[in-house]
Amino acid sequence: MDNGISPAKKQKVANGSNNDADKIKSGYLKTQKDPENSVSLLFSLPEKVGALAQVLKIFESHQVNLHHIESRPSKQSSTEFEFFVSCDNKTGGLQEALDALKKIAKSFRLLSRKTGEYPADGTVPWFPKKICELDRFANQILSYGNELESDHPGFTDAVYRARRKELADIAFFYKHGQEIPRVKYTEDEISTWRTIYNELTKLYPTHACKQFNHVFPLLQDNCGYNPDNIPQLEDVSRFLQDCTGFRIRPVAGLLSSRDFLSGLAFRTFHSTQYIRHSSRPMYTPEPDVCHELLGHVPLFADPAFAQFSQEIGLASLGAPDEYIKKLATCYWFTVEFGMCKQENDLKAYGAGLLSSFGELQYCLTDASEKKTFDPAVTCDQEYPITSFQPIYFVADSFEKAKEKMREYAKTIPRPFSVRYNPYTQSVEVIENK
Ligand code: HBI
Ligand code: NLE
Ligand code: FE
Repeated sequence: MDNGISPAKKQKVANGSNNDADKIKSGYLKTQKDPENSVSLLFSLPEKVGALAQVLKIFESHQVNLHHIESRPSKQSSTEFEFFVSCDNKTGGLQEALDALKKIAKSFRLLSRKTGEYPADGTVPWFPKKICELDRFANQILSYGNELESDHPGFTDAVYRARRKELADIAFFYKHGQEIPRVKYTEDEISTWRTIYNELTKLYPTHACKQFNHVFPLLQDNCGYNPDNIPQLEDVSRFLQDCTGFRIRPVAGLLSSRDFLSGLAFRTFHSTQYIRHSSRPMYTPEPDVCHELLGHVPLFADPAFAQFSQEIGLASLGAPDEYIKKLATCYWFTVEFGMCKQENDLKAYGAGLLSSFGELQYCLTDASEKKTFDPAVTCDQEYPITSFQPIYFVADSFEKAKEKMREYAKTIPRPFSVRYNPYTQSVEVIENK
């Protein structure tokens, strides 16, 4: 089926051409952004042989080109199927086709796909609609590489600060689709990694969840995870794309919660590339490459966890500030510091635990309180960011957590709903849900 982008244009995107002039020349911007070009419909049909074929004939006879079609059992009626269709909007026969369709459909709704067009009163904040739009906030970081607080262990270390700046610059100039530049880590940096790696790998078999322990050996075999090597983000990103479609973008520093969460909607994880200061290897409050590679990466290779993470991201798109805070808190108590029950034992799956030798041991003791993960409750829990957590939330499974997240997302006031189209790596906005 024609998705409206010719192979030549696709090539441009795949090659990572993010030069706006290039995109306009190739017509890419126009194809993707022109709201007049595509229309989406949601309709249901009785579950009987040939029902869909009948509809397809209608489109064919009116010369309407389909871009996309999906089906699912109807939630309203067990004898009906729902269809989501995007089609060309340019054909003169479209209106007649829709009229004919309305006659046989049980329910029918025309969905607008006006990406970027929201109420003029500014109530809906901007959010990325296509994966390449993540480039837009790459430079909006809350703190830049070498700007360290005075209590940071690297504050007075000029070499460390210069290195932070060098690695932050890689991220600063990175554009979607490019390869992530490889970093040649110094002996000193590798030695910090080795210390952490050796301590943590002793704990993983007993402290980490089974999904983590399933993936970790694959990373050792495929991505150079070993005590003497800091894996490269590019290799890890390719590995994750093979497993779940998750990918990595280098990031120069901390992003706002809104920006950071929106990456997850596109199965994109923003990862730092610098390493913590060698004087304090066992715990750092800020993310670093050890935290990303050891804590986050293994779980993004798990399909259910990947879906759960994307669910938080999708819920965040265009959400009011108040709800961004709640979602960031859910993220904190799951992806970052989540625990789960497995065969009646408590295990860690949160990245902040899996990358901290100290906290990974601490979290399994009775020194902290354990509560059941429930987004509506978890979202309002206060937490410290520079010390071990006093409270952890426990999930039954990633599937259950995802369902709960999806239900919770429905309570977020938004004048639209969103669905991710993995073929185009874009978010479709369905107004007036
Ligand atoms: N930015 N680069 C980066 N890395 C994170 O892990 C991160 C972030 N911004 C916010 C954030 N994490 C979370 O604490 C939540 O606010 C989403
Ligand atoms: N405390 C974690 C560690 O030391 O690896 C990092 C947490 C980042 C949120
Ligand atoms: Fe993290």
